[in-house]
Amino acid sequence: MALVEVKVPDIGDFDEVAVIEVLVKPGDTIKPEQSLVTVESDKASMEIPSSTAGVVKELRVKLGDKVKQGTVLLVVESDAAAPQAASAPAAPAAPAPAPAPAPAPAVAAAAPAPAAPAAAPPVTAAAAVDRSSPTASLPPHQPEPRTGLPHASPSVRKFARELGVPLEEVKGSGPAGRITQEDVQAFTKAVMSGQASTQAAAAKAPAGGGGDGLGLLPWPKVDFSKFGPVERTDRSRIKKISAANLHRNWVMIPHVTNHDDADITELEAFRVATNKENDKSGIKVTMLAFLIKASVAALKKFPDFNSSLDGDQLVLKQYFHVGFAADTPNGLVVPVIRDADQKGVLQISQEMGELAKKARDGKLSPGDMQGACFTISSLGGIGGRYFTPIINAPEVAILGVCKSQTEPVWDGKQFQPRLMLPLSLSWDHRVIDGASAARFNAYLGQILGDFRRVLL
Ligand code: CAO
Repeated sequence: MALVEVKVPDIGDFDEVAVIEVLVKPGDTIKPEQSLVTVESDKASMEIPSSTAGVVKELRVKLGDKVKQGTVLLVVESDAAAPQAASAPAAPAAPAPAPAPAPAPAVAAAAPAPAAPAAAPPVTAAAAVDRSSPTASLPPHQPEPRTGLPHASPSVRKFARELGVPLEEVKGSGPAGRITQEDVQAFTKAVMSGQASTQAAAAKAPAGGGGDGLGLLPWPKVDFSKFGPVERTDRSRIKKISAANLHRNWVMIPHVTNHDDADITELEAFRVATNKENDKSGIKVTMLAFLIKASVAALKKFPDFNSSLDGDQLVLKQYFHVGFAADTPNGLVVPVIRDADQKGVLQISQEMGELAKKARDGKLSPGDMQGACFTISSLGGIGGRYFTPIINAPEVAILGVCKSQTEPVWDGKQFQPRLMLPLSLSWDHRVIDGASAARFNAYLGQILGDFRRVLL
């Protein structure tokens, strides 16, 4: 029996690498090729396997230590006579799988991986790519898209590969977000029980009539703490739900946005006067209420805007429910004014006030947010000129409104100071043509310019 120092073997172009996992402890009986520690550079992580059998007598490294070729990792009581280096790392883990030309279904990643050679040649930084990855057969010129790597040991990576789990989508619960085997198991359970979905599956899922996968690169995984201090917070339920909806709508609907201005000089004067008259009623007439009423008139004139796509058919609605985006501490919600065609501006203002309060208090019921035909998103109370609102599917258009301001407008003889309201109408080009959209906006502008037109 002899005491043998096990050292870091040739690990290629890495000067120093950090020990991020120690896989054995004093007293352990180890076998040749058994992983001793995991080391990680800024490009890859790899396990250093033992070159000898024996009992670990002493650990010479701890988590966080920087090691390089020749650093003694541990002392083993072994039959071997001479000190030796550990085996060359057998399965250097990839920073990330190289991009597949099209998104592979999750199961594709579970294709059997060729066993790593027992004594792989020394690795280089360029070669620090997981050759057992099913995507590693891409041409060598294929760019590596990753800007960071999921923190996981090669054994966890291998486990994930066997299950077909995209590691970059797994949230790590270990130190510094490190992904453990339990995290991979939990992710698998969540996907199998339908509580979660992989990005590849989500991209392939038919939404609103089918659609192939988008062939997108995986979302970049960046260890932001490398660049400065960070704090992580959980996102609210509303934010998570609206993010998923907005993402689907943005991806599935071919949006076009037309911008226009409406002259609301007289309308604003009328609104202010009405509020003075109704001072004691407690109801504040808002510009948004006029916009809802004006939109109903435009929806009536251009029925395609009051529709939804259903396969090859267009569902034309004969009711006029208008949603309005409300900003709340927990995120964006869209309460709905039902039958806005049958209500006056005062009643719409009152209902909007009640719904906006319910929204801020988190008390909206699902029914309060269902059934809209068209949505208005008003940033007028905040500011800005124009923006490109995302259509609230299955609606086919949304009106974005920004802050009105007094501008010089040429009346044919001279410039007049007019209060101009910026309008941004996003519409679904599968249903609506550009000419219709321009007419819709122009008509809206005419109504807002002279509200008596609503009566026509
Ligand atoms: N131009 C200029 N001023 C405007 C305006 C406009 N287009 N619209 C409203 N204002 C003024 C109002 O007159 C009011 O001024 P006073 O207090 O002096 O009377 C002030 O801005 C505040 O109005 P408001 O925003 O409280 O009321 P509102 O009816 O216009 O809006 C609501 C209500 C619920 C829509 C709003 O509170 C809100 O949440 N807006 C944000 C919507 C949003 O986030 N959209 C983005 C969705 S996409 O991410």
